[in-house]
Amino acid sequence: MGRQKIMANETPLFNVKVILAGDGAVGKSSLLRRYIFHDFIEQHKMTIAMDSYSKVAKVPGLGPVKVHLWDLAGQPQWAAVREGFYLGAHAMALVFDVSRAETIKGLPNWILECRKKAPGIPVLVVANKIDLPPKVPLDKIAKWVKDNQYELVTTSPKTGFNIELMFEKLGIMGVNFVLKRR
Ligand SMILES: Nc1nc2c(ncn2[C@@H]2O[C@H](COP(=O)(O)OP(=O)(O)O)[C@@H](O)[C@H]2O)c(=O)[nH]1
Ligand SMILES: [Mg+2]
Repeated sequence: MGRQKIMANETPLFNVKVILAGDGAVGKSSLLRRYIFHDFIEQHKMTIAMDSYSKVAKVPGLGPVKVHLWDLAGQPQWAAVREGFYLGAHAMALVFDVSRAETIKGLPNWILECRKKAPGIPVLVVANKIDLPPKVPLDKIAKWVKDNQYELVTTSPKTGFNIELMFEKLGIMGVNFVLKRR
């Protein structure tokens, strides 16, 4: 009986699908790797099309939420395959690299690409590699995020900074999106 009760309590009430998007080498796979495997590797290996992982996350106030994380390949040559991956998604992490200014240019296009297949999906903008000296106008980005009702988090999978917070936010945003559409 006791055992059954524990298992029942741990059954996730929600399943959410989360997309990790952003240009190549901004750190999408590293964010996932830090969250799932608690480690970090310096060497960059391009993601082939997509990788996916799931994790039961404890979201405060909601209990266990099963988060299905889809790590997309950001390079332009994967654009056609990416389209199908957005279908049925509940939240989007849009990652850029604070040490490479060119990675902020494409942010609006990433949102357009994703929202074509997942209309109205909530967006968490992720300012990654915050352990490095920033070369982007973070105040302007914060204003753009606020004006568009996105959310923002600064992270570093290298140091582990804000990794749990990032995925917790995505869980909450995903659940809210599921509830809104019920
Ligand atoms: N200094 C630093 N390097 C990072 C960080 N996150 C990722 N990297 C490095 O950036 C490169 C690209 O990372 P990767 O996760 O493969 O990027 P992806 O193409 O967006 O999946 C790798 O060499 C990582 O080691 C970070 O927070 N700080
Ligand atoms: Mg990758």
